Amino acid sequence: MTTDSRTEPSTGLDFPTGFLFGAATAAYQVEGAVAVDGRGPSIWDTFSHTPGRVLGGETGDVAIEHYQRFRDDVRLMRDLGLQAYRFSIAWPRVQPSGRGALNQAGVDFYSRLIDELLAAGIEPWPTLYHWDLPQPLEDAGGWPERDTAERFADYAGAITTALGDRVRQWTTLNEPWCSAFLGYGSGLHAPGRQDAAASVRAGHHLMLGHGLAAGLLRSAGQQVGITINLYDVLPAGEWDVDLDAARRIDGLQNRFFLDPVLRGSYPADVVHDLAGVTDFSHVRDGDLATISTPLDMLGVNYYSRHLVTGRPAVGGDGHGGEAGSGASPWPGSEHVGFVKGDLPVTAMGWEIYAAGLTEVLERVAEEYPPVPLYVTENGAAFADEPDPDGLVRDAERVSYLDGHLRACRTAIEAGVPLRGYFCWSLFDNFEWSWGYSRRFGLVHVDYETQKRTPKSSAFWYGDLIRGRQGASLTGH
Ligand code: IFM
Repeated sequence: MTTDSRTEPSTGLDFPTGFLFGAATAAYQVEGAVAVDGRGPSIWDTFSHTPGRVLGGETGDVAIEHYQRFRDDVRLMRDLGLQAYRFSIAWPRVQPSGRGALNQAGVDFYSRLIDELLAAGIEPWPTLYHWDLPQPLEDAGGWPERDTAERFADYAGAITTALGDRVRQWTTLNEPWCSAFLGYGSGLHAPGRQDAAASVRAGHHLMLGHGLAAGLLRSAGQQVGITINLYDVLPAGEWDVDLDAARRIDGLQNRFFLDPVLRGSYPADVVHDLAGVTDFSHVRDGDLATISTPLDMLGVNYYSRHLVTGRPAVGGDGHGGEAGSGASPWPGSEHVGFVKGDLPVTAMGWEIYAAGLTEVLERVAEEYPPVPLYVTENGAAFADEPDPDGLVRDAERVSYLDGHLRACRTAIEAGVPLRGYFCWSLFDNFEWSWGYSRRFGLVHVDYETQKRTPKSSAFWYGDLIRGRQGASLTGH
């Protein structure tokens, strides 16, 4: 591997012994092979093939061919020095109809991937649900229906029984906020429904599915966690309506998930805000006890802050940077405006605000019962392309990662039990409704040839992991 696109190493970025450094992907974003070895359709296949849903009409049909190229990809991970690989298992690949017997060919793929990782000295860190619901379950009502939670628990039990002998840590869901509120509220994500009440029910049933699965896994001696996408939510001004806007968005983005999972209750103010949307009669006795099954870890995904206002004249796009849809992903708080601050932004238009990562980590550690934390996603999209010499010099991403890793250090020094960090993403890949137009990878992918080219950030991150900050490098 060439090392000529390295940047200057970071200094002072030391982490406690045993701190786990990895990188992440998700099945639909990288695998391709959507009709291979018995895989069934997911809601993202249907959605991406529906005209107008994804920028440029792009789909995950081919993606970056990780399904076929995983051995080479694992070799690359090893060369970069990754200690762990966070990937997701495609439910429709291992249980195409969402119920019944597992599809052995699909299970075998993940079994081979895990074996390959272990042989390379890389810890497999699988997520059971990263948004690709089997289409037959959506046809039966999807996450707004309680039965989907039961189906998820059955799938989780079966796949973890099949693969659990080689996995230390399972994650149930990735970012249930997106599945619920973008999937069923704004319709920006699959399945593209716009129904505020359904989105709240979906959020509950996602968490119920998590809780049912967590109970099963723990009674089988497995370790389990969940990943939630948290934001530092700040008022755009000192007005009461701005403070109220911040409380509401913090409620829906963060506490709607943290409180049931870690405390076994919904936040009273959020239930009150949602009074015109739902009466919460979908919540049954015992659900919150199930949802708050003790966890072995909480995954935190962090990208940016939300700056919000309740003043209509000041209001921004109303969607928290998730433009492109007419409906709101904020049920009961549709009036809140999202303001662009004065910070530099990534290619997603997301403000770069590393201090917010320290904030959310410290907040979880201070306000909730103790649980080991991992940053399971953090990273940035920039318009990276190879220079004429073939190297990809992504200094902005290096700076983003450096800043956010320093924010992790600050949290650790303050006593936060942060145990690891996963960069999003290992590879450029299918960025959901943005198609392939946004590149988050440490490794550049040429979508015509599938050529992988580690960017400067990949070498920088590898050096950090190997603790070689003092090595003499060619600066580019
Ligand atoms: O690409 C996504 C990922 O699938 C989930 N978290 C946020 C990333 C960037 O948008």
